[in-house]
Amino acid sequence: MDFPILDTQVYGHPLVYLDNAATTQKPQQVIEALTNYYLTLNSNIHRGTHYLATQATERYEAVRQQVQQFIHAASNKEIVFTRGTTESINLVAATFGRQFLHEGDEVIVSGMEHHSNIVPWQLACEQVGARLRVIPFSDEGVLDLEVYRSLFSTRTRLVAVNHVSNTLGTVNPVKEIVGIAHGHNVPVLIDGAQAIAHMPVDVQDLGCDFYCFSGHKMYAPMGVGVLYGREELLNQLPPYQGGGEMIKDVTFEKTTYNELPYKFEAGTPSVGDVLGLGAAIDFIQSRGMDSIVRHEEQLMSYAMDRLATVPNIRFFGTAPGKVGVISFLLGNAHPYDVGTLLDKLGVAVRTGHHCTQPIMDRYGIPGTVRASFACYTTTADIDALHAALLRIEPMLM
Ligand code: 7TS
Repeated sequence: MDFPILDTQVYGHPLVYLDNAATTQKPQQVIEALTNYYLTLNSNIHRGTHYLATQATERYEAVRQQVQQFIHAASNKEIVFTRGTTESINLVAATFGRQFLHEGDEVIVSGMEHHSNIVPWQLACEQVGARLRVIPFSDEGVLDLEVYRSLFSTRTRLVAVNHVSNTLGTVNPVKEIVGIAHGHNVPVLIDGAQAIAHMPVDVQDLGCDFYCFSGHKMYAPMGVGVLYGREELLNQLPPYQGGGEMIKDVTFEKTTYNELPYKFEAGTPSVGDVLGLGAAIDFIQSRGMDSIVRHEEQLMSYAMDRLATVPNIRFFGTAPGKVGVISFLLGNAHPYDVGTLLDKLGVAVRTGHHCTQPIMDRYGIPGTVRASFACYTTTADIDALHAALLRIEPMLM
């Protein structure tokens, strides 16, 4: 069994884990990479001449190489380890904001962003008197690219959009979004938190300037994430946090900064978690991204057909080719009540606004129930969700 936790029993039922958009479970290989690090390698990196420090540093840097290849970045200098997507976006918002945002400038985001791709931009804009412009989306959950084109002005400084919506499952046409922005010489940040485990990502093919993701949503431990940034742009940004490792020379008069990517990796990183990320990439590659994509496509179509037979179900997010998540409501039942009853039957889903309140406002609803998939999700899991919904639906109507 690759995923030991999936054997858990919940209130006498086998666990049906459908909250993978929040975090995926961890395969045995990742758990072992983490424990082996603490059992055999633990030491601080980049600073020791001793055996353990050298070994740990080599492994840590090897994962950087692995990530570079995984997302097809041009250089390993473009791979910055962070704590997760949230920190990656905050890093760019803070430093890009300080360097390039001025009063009256504009940042374009979409109406289907996670709060972590809205609030950091609001903070950066507030500091200088810049403002957000928002790309709207249709009832199905498809971005309106005509409006997007019309949002550009001479004051547009950056576009920040997600690759896949964590609430609607929409796969946004990010390559086209990048192309349009670059036509105006505007750089683009992609929030890849919900894409990275579900499709191949090639940052050079997408042409994006920044790409952010979290390890824990792709079978790796919590506490590690990645910021990909084009070398030329990263070089133009000031440091984010000051501290050890990010400097070249420090005197009380003047400090000079380290080269990329170390300029953005102040302090002791989460070395064990980074090694766990390396093991997670190995895991994905051993399953094969193509076969993961095929499996999840079949699962999505099976699940949408099956759930459509539940009386009074309403779906939110029906864009063609959507991946990973199904958001729904049962009549006017509160999503929290649906989630609580599902939990009692062993089915783990997420309820609420999923950190995307503007999406809820767009539909005029308080939240949704969200079932989300991973490579280990089976049609039996969908059947269990379906059976549980049939059981609870009459109780709530
Ligand atoms: N961006 C998107 C699209 C996300 O789905 C999430 C987390 C984040 C950013 C933030 O990632 P973090 O790892 O830094 O926290 N999404 C969810 C979710 O859908 N349910 O719980 C967390």
